[in-house]
Amino acid sequence: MTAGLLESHATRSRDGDDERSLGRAATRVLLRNWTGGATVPSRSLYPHQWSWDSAFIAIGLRHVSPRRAQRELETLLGAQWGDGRIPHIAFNPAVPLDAYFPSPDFWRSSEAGRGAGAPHSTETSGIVQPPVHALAAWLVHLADPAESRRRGFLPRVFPRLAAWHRYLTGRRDLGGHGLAAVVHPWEPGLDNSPSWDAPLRRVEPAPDSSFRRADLAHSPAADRPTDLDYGRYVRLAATYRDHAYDDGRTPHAFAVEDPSFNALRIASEYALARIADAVGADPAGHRECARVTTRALVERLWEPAAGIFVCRDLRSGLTCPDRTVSGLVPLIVPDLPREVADALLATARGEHFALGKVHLVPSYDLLGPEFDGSRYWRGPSWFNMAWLLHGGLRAHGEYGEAERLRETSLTAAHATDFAEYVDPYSGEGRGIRGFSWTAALALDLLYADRDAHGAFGLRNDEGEG
Ligand code: 9WN
Repeated sequence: MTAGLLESHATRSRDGDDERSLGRAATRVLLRNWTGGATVPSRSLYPHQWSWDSAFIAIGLRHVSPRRAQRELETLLGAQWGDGRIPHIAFNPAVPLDAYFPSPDFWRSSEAGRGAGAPHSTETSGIVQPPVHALAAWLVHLADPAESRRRGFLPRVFPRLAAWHRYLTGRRDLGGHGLAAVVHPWEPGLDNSPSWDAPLRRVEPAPDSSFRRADLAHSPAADRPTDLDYGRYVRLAATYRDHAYDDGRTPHAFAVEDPSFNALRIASEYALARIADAVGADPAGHRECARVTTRALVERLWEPAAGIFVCRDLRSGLTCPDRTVSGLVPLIVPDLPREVADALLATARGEHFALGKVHLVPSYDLLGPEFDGSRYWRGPSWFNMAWLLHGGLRAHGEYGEAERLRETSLTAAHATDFAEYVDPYSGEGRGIRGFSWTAALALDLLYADRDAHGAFGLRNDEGEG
């Protein structure tokens, strides 16, 4: 079924004209979605600033305007809470309330989050997203170190990024084993992943009549989460809000240790060490934290029999049996034990993810009972996951496979007009078009220095990068 599917794309190399036209098209998406201080993921479906989107966007934007990329991250950090959390959405007050749900009047951050230090001047959500930011800040700095130094970029963002990581290592270590927990399916960014089905089952959905979805006005219902999913998302967010977004007090019905969230935290912790070095602070604590978290990741979430990392549900104490792309993301972790990395590579290439045989990397097991090639994080391939896997393959010296993934990602991004996600079998675009991180990461795949050693310029050594 899948073998040979990609041959026509993967073996055709891109010529200079193709690259220029793709680069121009991707840049146009980012320019259209720029709102003056930051970039929206999409003008229609997501008209505010999203946390991990902005990190991915900055990584691409640095090739077009390093200064704008710095600004993207600085704007997001301007919405940071006193307790260190970076909210998953910073709302644009000029956008009508009914343009996106849940809107600021649902989260009521400045009032309900006062005790946790929510900003007075910006309305935000109260949950978080994966910590890609320190990694993004480091890559943005590397794009133009002279301009970065002139603007004092790293010294300004370093304390905020360090506070963000302290929030995750402290208040979010709900299991007490050194991993950060996510308390809402939107937090790991893989919203309706089959991994959340079991933990979500114990959440009483909010009644349909208590909220109005805005997403279905922009995207086909078959590509989106169901109403039942939404009822549960609403219930969890409302409970957190009604406990003042206080992690100590909230009876989190959903509390999960997720592999990609923690792998990104580790990569960002190494980036923080680089940034600390560059600003004259002590990097040792950040490196040590990255090492300790790597050990916890392997001890808590590695499933040797399945050859993949899995989630752990902190309420039941059990790991979740599903194979999802989240479990492959730890390939980006610089000092993963060799046997774990080898098994992970074999899983990526095997029948469950069919790396090199389908389009990009499916978000969920191709053979899993819940696989659906159209529906959001239950099968479709996403460009940020492919970008991370591309980095992970390079980190492990798999340059040929990385190059093929790069090629198919670029082809799919261009052919689908920068779709939000694609069907892994047909390669057809799904969700909305003109999606910012698809465009940004295409720019990065086009222009990043591919001679740099390893992934993301983070080497597994103690030196300066
Ligand atoms: C909820 C913005 C975000 C991404 C997430 C993606 C989707 C939001 C939604 O869009 O989630 O945060 O409304 O579905 O799942 O990863 O950050 O692009």
